[in-house]
Amino acid sequence: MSKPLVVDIHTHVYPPSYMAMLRARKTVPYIHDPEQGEPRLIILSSDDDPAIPIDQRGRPVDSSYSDINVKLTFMQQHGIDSSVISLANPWLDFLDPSEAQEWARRINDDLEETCASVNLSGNPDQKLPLKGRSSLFAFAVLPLSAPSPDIIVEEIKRLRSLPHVRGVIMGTSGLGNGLDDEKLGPVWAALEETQLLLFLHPHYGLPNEAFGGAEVTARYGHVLPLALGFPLETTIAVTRMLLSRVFDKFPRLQLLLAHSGGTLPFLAGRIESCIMHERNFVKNGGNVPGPQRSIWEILKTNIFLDAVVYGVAGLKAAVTVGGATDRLMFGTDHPFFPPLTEGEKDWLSVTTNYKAIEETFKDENETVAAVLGGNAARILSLE
Ligand code: 5CU
Repeated sequence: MSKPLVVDIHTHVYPPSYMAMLRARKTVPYIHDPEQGEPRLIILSSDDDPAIPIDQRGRPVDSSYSDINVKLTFMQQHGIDSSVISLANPWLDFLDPSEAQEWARRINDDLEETCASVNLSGNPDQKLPLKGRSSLFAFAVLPLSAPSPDIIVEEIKRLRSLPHVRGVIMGTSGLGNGLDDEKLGPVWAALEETQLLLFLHPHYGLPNEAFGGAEVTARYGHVLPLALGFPLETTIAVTRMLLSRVFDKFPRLQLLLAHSGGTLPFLAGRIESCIMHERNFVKNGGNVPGPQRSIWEILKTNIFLDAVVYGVAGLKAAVTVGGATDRLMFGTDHPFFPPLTEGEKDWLSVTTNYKAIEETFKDENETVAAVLGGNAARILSLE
């Protein structure tokens, strides 16, 4: 079998302007950049524990976070033909309302320009045969802290003029009150109308208390917040959307869930069962409207999942709830989870995902090809 097209739909950047903004800050998110010693990226609230010396907080940050040439080299080293780049967390969530619109425009224009310059170099007739050369597309960012949802809607509509943008990335806080907030209605409507894919990604995790307190969380570094906090955050956010009837009101909304949906595929049956037994819902005699469409239908029509789950059991759950293998897409989470040993070329985080896909779909070459890139090329119209 010839090498299939490989598309990475979960890969992040912090453009240089964003890095400079983080360097100028002293509260989360920020970059501690001392004159001597290595810079540290401190983005998670659990990173900013005053009990941890500042030069050990967060993680080291190097050019892989911001230099697009480093990403292109990473792509070549890992057989990736095309990447859909997105701003990494915490996006623009923390910005003062007065700055949000300008920053969203700046970052989105910057992403567009980066994609255009990479795609056009070496391809003068502007056709984009994905195979055999690196190409880039983007998920844009939204000015969620802007003073009015109208500004967010305006940016969504402006994205139509950026040819490499294929969707938007968003965290779980929405306008500050979660994704079941009624005020998000115009945003869902604009995403539905433009058919831009919403890449839903965690950042806030769970409070340290869920893991036994700050001391326990800090002892194990990023394991508890990333392995458990992130996936549960995503699961809770989508479940709140479902419960508040977002998918009933906006049935054509299209979501891509990070990390194979957190724990949603595994918990879908339990969520649906609890809904069926909830007395608060109108259909069970209560006064809260409650969702009409079933979680199973939503998983098959509104939700796509990435394959960033590092194991066969997770991938099997993801394709089972999707009803087919055509809703699952390869990703790397680059530049997060780099090798711990300097100079190592193969990223364990990437090879683990490749192996899990091959093992899950053993002897199913067409499915492997679909998950690695065919699905993304079709869903995101990359060719
Ligand atoms: O390692 C991490 O903290 C992260 C993160 O913050 N965002 C992400 O996409 N992956 C891993």
